[in-house]
Amino acid sequence: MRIQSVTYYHVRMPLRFPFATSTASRTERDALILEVRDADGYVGWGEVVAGYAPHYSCETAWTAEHILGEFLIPALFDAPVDHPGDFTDRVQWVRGHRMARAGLEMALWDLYGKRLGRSLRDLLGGVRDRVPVGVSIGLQENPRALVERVGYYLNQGYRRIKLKIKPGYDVEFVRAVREAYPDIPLQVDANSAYDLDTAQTLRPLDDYQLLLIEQPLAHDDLWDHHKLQQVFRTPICLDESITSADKARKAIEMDAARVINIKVGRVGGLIEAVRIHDLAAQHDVPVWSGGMLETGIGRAANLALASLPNFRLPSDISATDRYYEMDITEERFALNDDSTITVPLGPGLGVRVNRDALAYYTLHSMTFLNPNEGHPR
Ligand code: OSB
Ligand code: MG
Repeated sequence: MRIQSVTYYHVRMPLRFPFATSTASRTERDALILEVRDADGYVGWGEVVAGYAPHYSCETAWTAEHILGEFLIPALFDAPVDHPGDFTDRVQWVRGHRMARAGLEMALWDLYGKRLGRSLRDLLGGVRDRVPVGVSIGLQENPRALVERVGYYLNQGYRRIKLKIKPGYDVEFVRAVREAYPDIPLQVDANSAYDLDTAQTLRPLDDYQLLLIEQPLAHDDLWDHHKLQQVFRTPICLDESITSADKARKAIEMDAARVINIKVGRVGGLIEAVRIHDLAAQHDVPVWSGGMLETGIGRAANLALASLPNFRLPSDISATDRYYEMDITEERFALNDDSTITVPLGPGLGVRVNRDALAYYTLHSMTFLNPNEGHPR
């Protein structure tokens, strides 16, 4: 693939419902949409999931603009890329900035798949047509409001519910949901709101048959999660802490994560995500796909990834209407009756971008032309 140009679009999209975690509450979502064109006229799309503020990770949409413009995009212009992995290898020297790398790698996968006429699912080795999914519910004012919200999503057909928790919004809230819905698959996510001491207050959660407790402790911690796991029967699942296959190996070896949440952006791309999937499978550790409130582009990539065999728990990939009134893809993802979403099987990501919607949500954009390619105009 001879890359002719790369454009990033910094978009800001209104969320249908405010989304509050232990670290932030947002009513809009920022992201970068990437458009990569090759010399044969093919176009690939990718999404950088870094947002407005460095709450979830140290990256933001603006740090990604900088790293893409100065380092990652120029690396694509140095020499042709035969496979997305060539790019990944070429920018291995860049420390961190995984969401920026993942977004560009995703666009290359889309381009690569379109050139070959093959779906991302097939290229990654996916085995399913439909992926079991659930919904992630932000923090609510009080237990009653939370139970109501849970009911709303159960009504829409979501069978697995994830609740955000933080100190003061935990045991009592989960108990209320459990009492209202004794049998639903339920899990919680603290986004690092506790330390080893304060996490002891979560001990009663062990009696609520939760599928898992996600990232209770520091965003970069492994060892304290190991210690916490020793006093909980409920599996500890790591999200923020797992930024690479190497981190996943260490977490599994030290019994700090009995389940792993895989996010393409957090781990630096689909190639690393598949590595983590394979490693976890070897150790019989189940994985599932987390979400970052993606647009249709990132959601398509998550669905392809979550079709791999060791994705054994429902993923945080909800229908388009759970997030956005209007999306930037022509395709809207809908929930099937069995609480699954169908994996797109067209070439590449299998989605088409609605350029009017993209333009509507774009705050600013920048195009980079490959100086080594001709640019007829
Ligand atoms: O921790 O899983 C998380 C959204 C933004 C940042 C962090 C997280 C989340 C979610 C959203 O839980 C899940 C989704 O995209 O549906
Ligand atoms: Mg999480």
